[in-house]
Amino acid sequence: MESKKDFFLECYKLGIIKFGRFTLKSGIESPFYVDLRPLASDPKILKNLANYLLDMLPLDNFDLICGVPYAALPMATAMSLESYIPLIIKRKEAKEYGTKKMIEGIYQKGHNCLLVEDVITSGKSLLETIAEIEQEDLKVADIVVVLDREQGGKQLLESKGYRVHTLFSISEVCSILKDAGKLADDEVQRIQDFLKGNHVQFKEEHRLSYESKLKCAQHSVSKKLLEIALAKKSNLIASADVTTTQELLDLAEKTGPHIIALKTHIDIISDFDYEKTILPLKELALKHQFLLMEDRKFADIGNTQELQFTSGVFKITDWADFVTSQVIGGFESLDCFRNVGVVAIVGMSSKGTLTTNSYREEALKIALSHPNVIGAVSQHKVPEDILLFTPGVNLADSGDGKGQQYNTPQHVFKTLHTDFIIVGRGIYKAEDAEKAALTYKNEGWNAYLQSLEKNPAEV
Ligand code: S5P
Repeated sequence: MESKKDFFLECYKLGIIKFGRFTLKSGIESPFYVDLRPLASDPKILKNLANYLLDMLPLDNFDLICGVPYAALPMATAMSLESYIPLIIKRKEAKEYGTKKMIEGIYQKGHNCLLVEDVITSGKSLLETIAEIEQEDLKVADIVVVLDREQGGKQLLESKGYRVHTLFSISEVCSILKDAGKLADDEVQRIQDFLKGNHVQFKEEHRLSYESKLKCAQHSVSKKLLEIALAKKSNLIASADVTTTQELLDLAEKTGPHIIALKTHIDIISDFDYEKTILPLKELALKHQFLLMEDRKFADIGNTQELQFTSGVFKITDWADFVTSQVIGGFESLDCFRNVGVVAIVGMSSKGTLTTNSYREEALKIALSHPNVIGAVSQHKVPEDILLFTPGVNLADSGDGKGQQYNTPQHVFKTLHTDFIIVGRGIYKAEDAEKAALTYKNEGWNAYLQSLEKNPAEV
């Protein structure tokens, strides 16, 4: 068998221990959370675990093995299969009919039973289980435990005369994970403080408000967006993916009062005409106080992007307040967007996108350092110095059958700390686009307010 340390690292990959901030059932905040149930889903690991546990024990002492329900049941079963020591099963509650037995299986009075437990904390629930087993005239002298949380359980049981054999302790696990580079020094310190019963200081994880972002905003477009958001109590950008001027203007008129920006794909308007499309659109933007975001997603060398931005029929530079651009052309490719804000495409919402972790990391470096960039489009958190725009938001659907993946406003504010949601079909395909815009506006704003609250993970 591999070393105990390597074995633990294998187990760790199954997600059996998590570090962070957890509110336990007791209301206590813990810097770690343990759940060994996933171990049973990997047969090789479960078999190895059984052998590690058996290796620690004087096996001749035992007539029976019993697991504490439920997490230790598969462990006890695997130990029984590996050692040929017979298994008995302890019920959680007595059957309401028939025998009313608490213990199932074949056993005789006076048999010595090895008790198996996954995690020991205070030891109180183990004591209750032992009492129930002893009531059936079985003897318990040894308890084997996979992980000792070092919160007094072992001492309590030993003080009552039981032998407690533990495979891992939380301190040992911390040092294995620290050596393997999976746990930082401050986290280890926090766990040690917690185990000593000291008050644990958690980093407060909460987002910056629009007001604080406004104070630090450098770019005039970021400032305008944040000011409008605060004035309208909205973080909604409507995506106008419609194909005629009339539809575009209708949508702008209906949604205008509720949005902070209207996002266009101007090249899908089949009857585009600068005078008839752009001039009235600009008037509506002024009337309803929203900005124009052209989602052109530039993706070329600087010179070509400059031409695409300033020339052709669309003359984006003349009317858009901000544009989207890929950053695949590198830092200097963004220099041409001098008079507008740029929202860098860092991560996409579609299934199978190539915007992997490492791509996003590199893309963010450019986005954060370029003075024209005001924000990023992404489905992941970004540093608070730039604004986060999140498309792929829909209250009714989880996808569109063409690769788009949707989340709710609640989800993106809570988990990504997004700043602005972008909603297309959720609004323009609705029977009443104005009503839909109002719904998304309210959902988005409430989700934003909730994301300002400090929210530790619940267990
Ligand atoms: O990753 C992205 C980036 C963008 S800008 N995923 C997206 O969906 N978008 C755009 O957001 C997309 O081009 C479309 O205009 C809008 C989403 O529309 P919906 O109808 O799916 O809400």
